[in-house]
Amino acid sequence: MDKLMITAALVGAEVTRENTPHLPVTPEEIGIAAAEAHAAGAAIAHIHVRNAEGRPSQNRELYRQAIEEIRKRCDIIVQVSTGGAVGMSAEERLQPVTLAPEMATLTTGTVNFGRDVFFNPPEMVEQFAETMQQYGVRPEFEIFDVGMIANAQRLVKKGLVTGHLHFDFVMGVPGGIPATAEHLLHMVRQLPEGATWTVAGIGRAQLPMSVLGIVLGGHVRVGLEDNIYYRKGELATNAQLVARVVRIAQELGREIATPDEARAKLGIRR
Ligand code: KMH
Ligand code: ZN
Repeated sequence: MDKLMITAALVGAEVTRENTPHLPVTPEEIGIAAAEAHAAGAAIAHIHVRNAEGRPSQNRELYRQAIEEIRKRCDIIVQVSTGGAVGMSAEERLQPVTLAPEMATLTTGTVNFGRDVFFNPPEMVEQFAETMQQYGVRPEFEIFDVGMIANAQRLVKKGLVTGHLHFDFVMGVPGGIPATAEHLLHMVRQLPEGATWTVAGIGRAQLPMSVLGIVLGGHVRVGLEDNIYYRKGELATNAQLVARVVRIAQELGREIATPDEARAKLGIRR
C-alpha cells in the first residue's frame, strides 16, 4: 500500500474556543499547531482562519499571515479552505486561493449542514475550479455525499480540473453521508482509476473511519475541525489526534508519508 498521508484539520469554522481551549485561532497559534501536527506525522495542514473576535473568516491577509507562520516552522503542505463557513459569498470564500497556496478544498455540491445549508451550486463550483486552475492550486474534492463524486468527474470532463485527482470523504455531517463502512466502500468504488482518497469522520466517527482509511489503502484526516475529543469526555490536541493515527498505522504496517512524498503523490510542485 502507498504510504499514508495524514491531514490535520487544525481549525474549521464551527468549533470555538469555548468548546475546547486547544483550538488554534490566531495566525501564530495556527503556525504552532501545524508544526506540532507535522512533528507528529501530518503531511498536510487543512486550515481556516479566524478574525480578532475568534469568528470564522476567509480574509486573505489572515490566511497570508497564517501561511507565513506555518512556513517559518515546517514544510507541511498547506491546504486552504474554500468552504469557509455557511452563508459566506463565493468571493469571500475564494480569497485564500489568490495567495496561490499548494492546495485548496473544492466542495462539489450543496448539502444540508446541521440546521444550515452549505451552498455550492454548479456555477459556483465551476468558478472555484477555474480560479484554482488560474493560480496553479491543486484541488482536493470535498465529498459530503455520494453524488458529489459524479459532480467532480463532470468538472474533470469539462477540463476544469486536470492532473492527479484527490478526494476527501467527509462522513457524518448531519445532512451528509453517514459515517459507516458500507457508505465508505460504496464511495471508494465510484472513484476514477488512479484517484487517491482521504476519509474524515466527524465527531466520534473520526477514529473508526481513520482505521478504515488505513486498512483500505486510503488516507486519513483528523483534527479539531472535525472532532475535539481524544476519547469520551477527554479533549484532544491536534497533535495527539495525529500521533494516534501514526501509532495505529505503524501497528498495521502502513508507513507514513512525509510532506514531500505527499507532494509527489498528489502532483504538487512546490
Ligand atoms: N465549514 C463548512 C461549511 C472546507 O473547508 O472546504 C465547510 C468546510 C469545508 O469546512
Ligand atoms: Zn474545512
